[in-house]
Amino acid sequence: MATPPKVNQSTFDQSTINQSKSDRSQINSSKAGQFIVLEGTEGVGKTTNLKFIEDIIRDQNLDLIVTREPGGTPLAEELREMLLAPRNEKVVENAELLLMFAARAQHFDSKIIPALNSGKWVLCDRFTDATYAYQGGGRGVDKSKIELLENLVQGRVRPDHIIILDVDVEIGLKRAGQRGDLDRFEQENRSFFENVREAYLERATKEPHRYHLINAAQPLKQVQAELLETIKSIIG
Ligand code: T5A
Repeated sequence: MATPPKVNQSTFDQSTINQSKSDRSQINSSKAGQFIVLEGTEGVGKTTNLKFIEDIIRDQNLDLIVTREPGGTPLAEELREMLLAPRNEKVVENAELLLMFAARAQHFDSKIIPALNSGKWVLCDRFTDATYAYQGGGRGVDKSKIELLENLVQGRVRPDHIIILDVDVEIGLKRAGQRGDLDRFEQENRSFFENVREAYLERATKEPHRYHLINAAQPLKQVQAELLETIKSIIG
């Protein structure tokens, strides 16, 4: 299990963290699977590459679940629909943030943690880094609020590896735009996505042992060659 970054103890009591039923400290490490997350701004090629990564891991006969956020359980998928649907009413920052973490709480406790506790590998399409990038970087939500909810929902658990597919915002939006109807996030302007990208890059540089940055502007074959090397290094 990855060591969590330092949290502001004035906003979260350590005993609560220790008591969290989500704490994986009881796991026999020789049995533990890895928790891998795929991230990036719009149009980076997550969907295209998720299957590629899944196949590499399954080829090693490792027991794996593939899931996504927001979503991953019936309730969390309903919340995803609410979050992504374009709407006339402005969604206020706290509502968006809390809905993201409501979906995450359900997904995390009922799917991710049971899988990890039974020794499975978990490959997740987006996780809390997306909240730091989209709600933090994009919307400007205070980082301490995100940390508070992260600790409440996840206890001490953090992904072991975060793979960020990085591409220039303009290229990404052009790729995403080719898919047809835009969801509520895809309708944001370019500067929103510049801030999202910057937030991802900043997180990647702070913890290079956990973050794997891949240049997704390259031809798909090259991107996948780098992904193969990355996954091989994670599997060891
Ligand atoms: N969100 C999520 C938050 O705000 N906070 C949170 O905490 C969380 C968890 C979720 C939305 O919710 C927000 C972020 C998101 O806006 P999503 O479905 O995860 O939505 O996000 P999308 O960005 O829409 O992800 P997708 O996986 O659907 O799209 P991608 O990454 O754009 O990937 P893909 O594979 O569809 O690629 C797009 C196009 O590019 C081409 C593909 O063929 C495809 O046509 N392509 C390439 N072309 C050339 N060269 C390459 N290397 C290419 N790679 C892909």
